[in-house]
Amino acid sequence: MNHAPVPMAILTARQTAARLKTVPEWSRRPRSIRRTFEFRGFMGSIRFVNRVAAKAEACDHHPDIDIRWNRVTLTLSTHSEGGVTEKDFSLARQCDRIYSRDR
Ligand code: H2B
Repeated sequence: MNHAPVPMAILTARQTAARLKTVPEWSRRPRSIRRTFEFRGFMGSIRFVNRVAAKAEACDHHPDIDIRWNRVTLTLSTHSEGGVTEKDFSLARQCDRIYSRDR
C-alpha cells in the first residue's frame, strides 16, 4: 500500500529546545539538527552510514550525510516541511542508539 506522506508540524523553538535535551550531542541549526560522529577509521564511518541508511529506509526519513574519513555528520530536517519535526528527533535518537551500540 502506498500512503500519502503524513504532514508533520514544524516544532517551535521551545519544543525543539525541550527535545534537544533528549539528544544532547545534537545541535540546532536554522532549519535542521546536526551531529558529528567519530570512528576509528573510514570503514567505521561506512558501517555506521550503512546502518543509518537501513534505518532511514525503514522509516522513510533520510538524513543528509557528510563522510570525511573517520567522521560522519548527519543533518536532519523534514524537507517536505522545510524545518525540524518530531520525525527528525525520532531518527536522531535511533542514530544515537546505533552509534552507542556498535561504534
Ligand atoms: N526525508 C527527509 N529528511 N525529509 C522528507 O521530507 C522526506 C524524507 N520525505 N524521505 C520522504 C522521503 C518522501 O519523499 C517520501 C515520498 O515519503
